[in-house]
Amino acid sequence: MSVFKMLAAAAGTALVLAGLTACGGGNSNGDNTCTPKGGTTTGTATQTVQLVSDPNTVGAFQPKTVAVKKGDTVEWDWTDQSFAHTVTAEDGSFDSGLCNAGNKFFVTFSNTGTINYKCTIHAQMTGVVTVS
Ligand SMILES: [Cu+2]
Repeated sequence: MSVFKMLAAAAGTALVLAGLTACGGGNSNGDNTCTPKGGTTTGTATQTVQLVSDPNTVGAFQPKTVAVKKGDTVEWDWTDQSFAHTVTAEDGSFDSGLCNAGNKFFVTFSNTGTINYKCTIHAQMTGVVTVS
């Protein structure tokens, strides 16, 4: 096997592993409901929000509010190792499903406005995206 073919094979394996991690990775509960609606698990973001653990609210969106321009993409990264969370728009326009640490969710905003979102498991866990 040529060096090139070996590299190609290695890259293919890495892509498969990355794909597995993108949805369902790090899932300790055995659920696999991390199915995005209104968004994707890969993309290029202009703003990133982390889902972190928080002693007061179980989980938190950090930062809580992001401001983007029409056509921009927001990325959510699950970093909380303790609990699964969702990123769910109040208006129903997007819903990540229940995801664990290691997952990512990307939503592109095509309309201006203010979108409130939350984690459906933890009602006190809320965030806002403003699109101008
Ligand atoms: Cu949550």
